[in-house]
Amino acid sequence: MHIQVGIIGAGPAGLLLAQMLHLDGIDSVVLENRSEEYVIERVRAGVLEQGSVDLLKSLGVGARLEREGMRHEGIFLSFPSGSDEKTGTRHRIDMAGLTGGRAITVYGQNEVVRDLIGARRASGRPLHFECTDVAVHDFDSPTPRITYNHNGAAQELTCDYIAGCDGFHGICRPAIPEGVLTFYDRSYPAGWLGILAEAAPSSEELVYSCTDRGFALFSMRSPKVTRLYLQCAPDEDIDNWSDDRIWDEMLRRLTSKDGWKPNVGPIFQKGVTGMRSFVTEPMQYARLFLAGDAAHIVPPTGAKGLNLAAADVFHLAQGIAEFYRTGRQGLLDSYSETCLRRVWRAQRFSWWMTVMLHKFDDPDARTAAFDRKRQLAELEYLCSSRAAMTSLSENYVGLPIE
Ligand code: RFL
Ligand code: PHB
Repeated sequence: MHIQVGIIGAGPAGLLLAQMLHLDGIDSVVLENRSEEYVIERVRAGVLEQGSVDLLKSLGVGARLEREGMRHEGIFLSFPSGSDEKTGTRHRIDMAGLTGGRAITVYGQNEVVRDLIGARRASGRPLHFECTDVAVHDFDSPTPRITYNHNGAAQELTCDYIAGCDGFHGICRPAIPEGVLTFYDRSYPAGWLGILAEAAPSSEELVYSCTDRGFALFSMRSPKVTRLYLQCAPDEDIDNWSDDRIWDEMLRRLTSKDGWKPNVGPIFQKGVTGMRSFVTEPMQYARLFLAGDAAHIVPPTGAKGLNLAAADVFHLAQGIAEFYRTGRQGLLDSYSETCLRRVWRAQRFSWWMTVMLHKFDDPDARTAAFDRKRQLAELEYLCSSRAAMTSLSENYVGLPIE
């Protein structure tokens, strides 16, 4: 069997690409190794940039997002005013006011995925879950091949292009011959312990809190569900965190001087994720193209991962469409270069947000004390300078997709 584009992975990158190709009349198959339920239930990102929202709407998958997504025109940064103070003061950054009306939308990644799976089903084109032993071959020849098992039967198909949208732990990136790719990466001595709680959000906007006990973040998923994160050790054992301990620590890190704090409620989901920065250069090899987390990872502090995935596949779909329309491969040839410009800007922003807001104690006590003072000075400067707040806002709401 031959299909124009083989897409590995049914995360946001793979499903979005499939929808864009479908609208351009291009055939694709999406192969996913997990179950549909797992892919939909997996709790991850929540922040969509303006450009991602516009993109989803233009692809005909924005109706529920428009109804249920929560548009946020600002965020709060919370930090103590002096290093002897323990309680933070909240400072609002008026992102819309500083960027000519641009904003973010809070809408769970799993809802985006649910909507995209719905659109794929409606298109009648193939999307297969629970594929095992997915492998990509011959992508440096004119007819790349994909082999996999599905419903107990071995399958093989040839295609014109393969899109590796299979996340950081996928099989596409490792399939590229050694020496072709250069990897840039950086780890952070921290993880995030994230929870979902049945509690009405007590603030209409997100609160990023830098405290002497570590970072915490207040976010939300709906008018009834609060999403919270705590900085923890990268290898933190979630079993050491009872619900009472989580709430105690959240309240310590998030309660601000004006008395604001998150509402407490039953916790119905919790997990720990690591933090890293990672970039693959280039993001393509012959007829295999990497997109989303398969090509790059950002620490979650800048809320960029899902948005970068969307920008990547936007460029990839344009390149593929150009090829089928005109026979030219110019956009595909420059795919990597085009994406990497945005990727490195998002890497810079995510790294900056991460080191500005987390507590990474230097082993030398004097250096650690210096760093803490410097960190608070940076936050104070940021929240008092229109230029600095504008820079944060521009990056947070997202640079325009080229
Ligand atoms: P995904 O979502 O990992 O999807 C890849 C898919 O490929 C499948 N797969 C395979 N399929 C077939 N064969 C194989 N061998 C396969 N191996 C893997 C996987 O099962 C999966 O379904 O990658 P994609 O599509 O590139 O999307 C990237 C985003 O998911 C990711 O960047 C974001 O979740 C990151 N992220 C955030 N991004 C934002 O833009 N805003 C946020 O607010 C935000 N918050 C977050 C986040 C990520 C987090 N975690 C859990 C890492 C908060 C957290 C806590
Ligand atoms: C989320 O709501 O999950 C979220 C929000 C902001 C971030 C990361 C995650 O920076």
